[in-house]
Amino acid sequence: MIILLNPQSAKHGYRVPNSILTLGAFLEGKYDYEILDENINVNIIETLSRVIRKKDIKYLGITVMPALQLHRSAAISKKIKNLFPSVTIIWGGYFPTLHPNTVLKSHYVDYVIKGHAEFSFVELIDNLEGKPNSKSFNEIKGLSYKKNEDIVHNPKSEIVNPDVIPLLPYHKLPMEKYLRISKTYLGPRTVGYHSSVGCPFLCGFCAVAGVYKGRWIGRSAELVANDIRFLKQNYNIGAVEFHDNNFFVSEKRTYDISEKIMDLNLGWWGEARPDTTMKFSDDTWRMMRDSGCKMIFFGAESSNDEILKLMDKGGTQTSETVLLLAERSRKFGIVPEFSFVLGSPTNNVDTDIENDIKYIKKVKKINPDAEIIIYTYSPVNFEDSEMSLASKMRGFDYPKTLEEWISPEWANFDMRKNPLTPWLKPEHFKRIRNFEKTLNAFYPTNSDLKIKGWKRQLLRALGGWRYLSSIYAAPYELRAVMKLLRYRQPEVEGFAFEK
Ligand code: B12
Ligand code: SF4
Repeated sequence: MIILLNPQSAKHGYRVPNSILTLGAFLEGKYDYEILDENINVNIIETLSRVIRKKDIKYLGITVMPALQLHRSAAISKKIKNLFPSVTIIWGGYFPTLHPNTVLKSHYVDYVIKGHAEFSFVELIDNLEGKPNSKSFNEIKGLSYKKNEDIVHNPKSEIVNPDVIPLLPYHKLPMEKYLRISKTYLGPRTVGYHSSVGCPFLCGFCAVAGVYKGRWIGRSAELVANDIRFLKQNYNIGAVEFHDNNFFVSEKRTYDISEKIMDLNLGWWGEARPDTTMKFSDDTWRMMRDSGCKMIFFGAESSNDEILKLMDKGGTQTSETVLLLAERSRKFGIVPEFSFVLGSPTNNVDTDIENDIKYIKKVKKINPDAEIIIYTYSPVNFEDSEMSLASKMRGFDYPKTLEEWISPEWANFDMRKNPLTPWLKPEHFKRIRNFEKTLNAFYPTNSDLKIKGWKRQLLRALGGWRYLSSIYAAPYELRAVMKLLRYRQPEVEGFAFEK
């Protein structure tokens, strides 16, 4: 029997674990398996130990994204390997895909499957179970494994056409537990759903580009709408976050999905590129809005067209596109969440940051409802990107061991808040974070549902003089009031944010 585990991924705002749910869909009818999620199983080591003993578990598959989930994955794997050396531990997901050597050198992970694993995971289990006609190790796409002292990496699998993915085995999860805590700006009982794989672009700062290398396939509008209808009818969902890296790649698919879910009365959200959606017709924008699209996350990235080029942003996106989009989204009443990546490896970091701050203020002036999310650039292991090369040239390197990755020094790296990049100095972070605090005070986010009425007024009054005079330093009073109000700013952990 197999356990698929989703280690804790966030302190708030977790969702149904689609990564392992998808793998589960391909195990159905072939192998017995159970799904465990540390986000809702507090004492995971105890639970795992009990299940392993009782059900003769031989395989533990763990999904691993950076930050908290990586920390938990390492701690859990180490402990389980010690307690149950015969259990085979397999890691998959973004972190092991980008850092397979580091993971396999840890001695507590037996195999990594890089990239998509719908078929490879079953093939690996077939091999380990000695099933007749099973594929040998070197034939299993995406598998990385130890061979004597060496680590062998097989080429990754082609991306899986999402139309072949069956309905996910939601019955394996305590759905009510996920849904009852998921009231967001979009509506009650928000579910996360994945309707496409990959992304056709190759932005040099993005893990998705590193993993999918410019490939994208969308599930057909009909199948997507059927799944959403199933979730509505069976679990009474109130809203959907489309967790696709780039939901809006095809205008026709977007239009069709919107049309087909219109009658379900749901709120929805997705991630987009500014240039793609600017090319959509007014009809499509209207259809999106009328079907419940309340908010879209856009990668605005930078105010500087030269930096957009360094980022390999591609397409037709310029700084002008985002200003036009701020206006257009206002017209249609869809809130844009603009995400910026500050602190790229250039020779003018100070000026770049100041220009980005001025530009963000311009965006807010055009559309005061726009949400702003500010990351600092954390290099991703995308070797052939210009940004990775520029980072290496400026002295950046990744940790070489998992122990180092999970050390306190690297804790903020994956959160894209305070990475250990040599060209960014403490004063840069201070400037960025102090501006962010001031911005979030003067324009309180609409997505923290409890910040309304006098609380909004108070924040606005306190942030106003700083915002208007551009004096952001030492915002102690803002920090204190935000803490008191338990204000959740548009930050790093969630999507449409919890109540
Ligand atoms: C949902 C989500 C979350 C959820 C939680 C998810 C969970 N597991 O519980 C939340 C909101 C908590 C979250 C948080 C974070 N996330 Co997140 N998240 C996602 C998102 C949008 C979807 C993941 C998903 O469900 N995919 C659907 C499944 C079907 O695809 P998949 O995960 O790729 O799985 C396939 C393969 O990878 C593989 N696979 C996956 N797991 C396993 C396991 C085994 C055993 C095997 C064999 C194979 C395998 O097979 C699967 C099927 O083919 C992705 C982006 C994306 N669209 O994928 C970002 C993403 C993974 N997150 C990312 C990041 C950086 C974070 C944060 C660390 C930071 C941040 N600023 O957002 C935070 C951490 C917060 C914290 N406190 O620590 C990055 C990772 C980048 C990187 N450098 O690796 C991504 C790629 C977003 C991005 N574009 O940058 N996230
Ligand atoms: S368009 Fe977005 S998801 Fe696609 S590679 Fe660029 S940043 Fe990543």
